[in-house]
Amino acid sequence: MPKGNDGGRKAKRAGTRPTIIAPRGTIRPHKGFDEEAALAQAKILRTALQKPTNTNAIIGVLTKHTLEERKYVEDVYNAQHSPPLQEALRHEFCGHLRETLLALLQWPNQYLAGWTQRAMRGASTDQKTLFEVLCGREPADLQDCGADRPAYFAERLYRAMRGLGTDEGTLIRILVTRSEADLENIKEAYQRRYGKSLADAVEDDTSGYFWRCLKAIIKP
Ligand SMILES: [Ca+2]
Repeated sequence: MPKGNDGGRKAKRAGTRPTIIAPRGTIRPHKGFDEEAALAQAKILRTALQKPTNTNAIIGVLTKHTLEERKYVEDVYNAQHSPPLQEALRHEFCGHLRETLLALLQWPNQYLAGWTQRAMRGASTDQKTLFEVLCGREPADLQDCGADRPAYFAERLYRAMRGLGTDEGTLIRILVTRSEADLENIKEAYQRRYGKSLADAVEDDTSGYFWRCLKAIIKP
């Protein structure tokens, strides 16, 4: 194809559509993440889950690898050890840290289906959560969320933290499910709109290993 044609099309496109910034996540795939690599990470988890528990090492393995890599590590771990990884984590940790570590090991469809059910239970359906889960699904749903999806998620995060208290569930859900998709863009949108970095905002609202785990996902 002649180069001139391509350039012409691009110019025409730029004139008719808003500029689309490439979505970027904070968690990126490792090149050639093979069985050997998965075994090495599973070994780190196994050692870290023995007494004394090395929480930082566990957070490291689960936040430095993509979901596909994490599931590979989990498979390798479960083939060698009992109880299975998720059960071991559930036993070892509690509260919001446990919720985050387990969320990092769920396939999105399953994980978000769980949230959909939670949002529909109870006296009043949580429309905002339902809408957010829908928005996060596929690019085809983007028009329903307005053109600026990172700004939308930045606002959801802001609202989850503003005032007294924190909606930790929303914080965990958005940070975990956007980490490979567009969390870098959400961080930029947050800084632009609220004049504060997302990492600083999350630090003000969380503490301990829960904060360390979220910080490792945000990668400030
Ligand atoms: Ca708050």
